[in-house]
Amino acid sequence: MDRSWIRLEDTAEAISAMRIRGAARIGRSASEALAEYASSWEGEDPKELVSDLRRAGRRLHSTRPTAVSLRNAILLTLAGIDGCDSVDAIKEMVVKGSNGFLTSAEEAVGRIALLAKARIPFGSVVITHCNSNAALTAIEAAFTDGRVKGAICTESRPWRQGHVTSRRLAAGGIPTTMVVDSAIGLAVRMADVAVVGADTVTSDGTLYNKIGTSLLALAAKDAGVPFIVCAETFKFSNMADVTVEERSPSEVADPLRPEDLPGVRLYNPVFDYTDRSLIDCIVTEKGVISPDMAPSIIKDMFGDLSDEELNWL
Ligand code: RUB
Repeated sequence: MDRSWIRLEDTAEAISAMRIRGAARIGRSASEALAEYASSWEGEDPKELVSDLRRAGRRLHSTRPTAVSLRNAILLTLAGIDGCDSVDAIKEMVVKGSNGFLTSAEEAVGRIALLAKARIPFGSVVITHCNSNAALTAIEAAFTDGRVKGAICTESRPWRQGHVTSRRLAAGGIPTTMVVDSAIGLAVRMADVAVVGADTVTSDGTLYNKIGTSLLALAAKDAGVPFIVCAETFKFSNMADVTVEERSPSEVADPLRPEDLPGVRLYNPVFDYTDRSLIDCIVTEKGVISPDMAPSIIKDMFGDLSDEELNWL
């Protein structure tokens, strides 16, 4: 195995093992890994480089099937390589594609925070689930403006991303309370607004996000609490189906003690889906939209890509 592939494998492995996690972060890491792979590729045949880049894209894509950010980051980073007639031109195209993707991903979070904070009434308690940088940046911006007086974070089993979230919010000076996931129904009634991130938004406006998000949305609807999704446009998917990632039962129960749960099969789905009827709005960097406007975001994002560029992955 050559050295550039080994570095790409390192990134793929880190995404699989969740050392790199969060939809935007895995998309950014994949884009960076492709640019690095292209830059350090040694060879003279442009066709071979295109084929190796696609192999690299497929390898990265295989790591977390639900996050469309990964797929979109790969497609957008490698867009245009077919039209290049030399190895140097392909390398330049990939580095340019990656830089463009990384810059727009970073800018999107700031723009989303600006738009989302305006939806949070002054003096609110905000409830959030899992660990979304887009949602947390919005909550922090709202806190700076005096719109947030406290935050409630769910623990987000089994990985307990709620610990990371609550540490970050508390470190920023926000009075923060963490609850176990089964307290969602009660905790949402202590909140004024729910703000979450997105792994994927499909063309019918369905949200895929960390397991438990749909329960928060249902509980929020029941309690009359607005449910806001913060999603960069590269989280939107033009695919008909979304594969819900299932991870090892060992994340839920101790694999060394099967005697604790004799005859029990453990099911460990990582994401769930929330119907658009439960979502008040989706805040993207292009504006605040209702879920039924998802197709226009998708058209905007992929409008310039050919069918071949959209369908090779
Ligand atoms: C993280 C998760 C986050 C979204 C959005 O799941 O569900 O809500 O990825 O995050 P996991 P961001 O920990 O399994 O990756 O806004 O940072 O992209």
